[in-house]
Amino acid sequence: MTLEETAEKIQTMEIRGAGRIARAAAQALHDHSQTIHPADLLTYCQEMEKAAGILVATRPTAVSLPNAVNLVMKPLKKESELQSAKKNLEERACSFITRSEEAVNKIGKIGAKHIRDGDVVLTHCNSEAALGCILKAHEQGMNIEVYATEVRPRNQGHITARTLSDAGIRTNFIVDSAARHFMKEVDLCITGADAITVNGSVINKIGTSQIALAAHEARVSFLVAAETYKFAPRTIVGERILIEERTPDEILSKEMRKKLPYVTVRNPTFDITPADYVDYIITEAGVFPPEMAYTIIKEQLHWDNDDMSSDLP
Ligand code: RUB
Repeated sequence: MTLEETAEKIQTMEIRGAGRIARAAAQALHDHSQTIHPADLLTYCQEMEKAAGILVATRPTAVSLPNAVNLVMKPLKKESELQSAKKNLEERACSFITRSEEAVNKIGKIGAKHIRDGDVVLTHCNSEAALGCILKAHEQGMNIEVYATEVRPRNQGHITARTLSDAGIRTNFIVDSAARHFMKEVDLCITGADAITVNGSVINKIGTSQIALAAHEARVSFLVAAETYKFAPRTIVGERILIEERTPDEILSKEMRKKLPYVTVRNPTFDITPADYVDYIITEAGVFPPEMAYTIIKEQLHWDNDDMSSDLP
């Protein structure tokens, strides 16, 4: 697959979910580096920077994407020779993919410890990290039942329901707006994350914050399963996470909209759940309260302020 093809698949959501997007971007950079034959290091760097820019521009919210691209690209600035620059970049891309897969695995094992035999778990959207916890608990012989939301407008809940059903897990498939109605039957909620800010707010699929609010009201635990590269370093220097708003076509057809001249369709893809409604964040490095986001960014992503201030105007 060419880099442009990967970019298009991310944009059209054929490749979706923050972890998968990050791995696809790393793979695309790796493959692109192998495909091009630049005359010198400078041309290589320019070509790779251009490729990185195309990938990062595909979807604005999941911080796993710029984090993955940054991990692969940043050390390129220190290289002095073309062949080793190429080799090192390709190795970093492969090692990101491996570490990402291992992280999801580890999160599953850690998260399963928060699920008890007989628990009813609610999940929203289709998160491999969140599902990893549920699948692991089931694999360990726990008798669990799941509420999975539909996830309008793109129906990612269908994928979740399929995965759970294939694993033989009893699943209730509900429309998004039924989450509060069923909350009294739920023991804990687990979702994934597209980004986590320095103040511990969790950005995830639209509707997550309503579910967290309903869980809070019902005293039901709300857990987030997320690899450390879902934390957003640049929120330390005040950068905000842009909430993607996708085409109205996903909600109402053009034809339908023509008949409703006073109606504007709004289609935000993600929302923000404040840290107050999140009990724990399960990462590959352990389980943390959302208040520890700053420490995770500093210690796990090895990010330092000089790094960031150098990019500031
Ligand atoms: C996917 C979504 C997922 C997170 C985490 O949104 O909100 O909950 O990306 O997923 P979309 P994962 O379908 O719009 O990409 O744990 O798989 O990274």
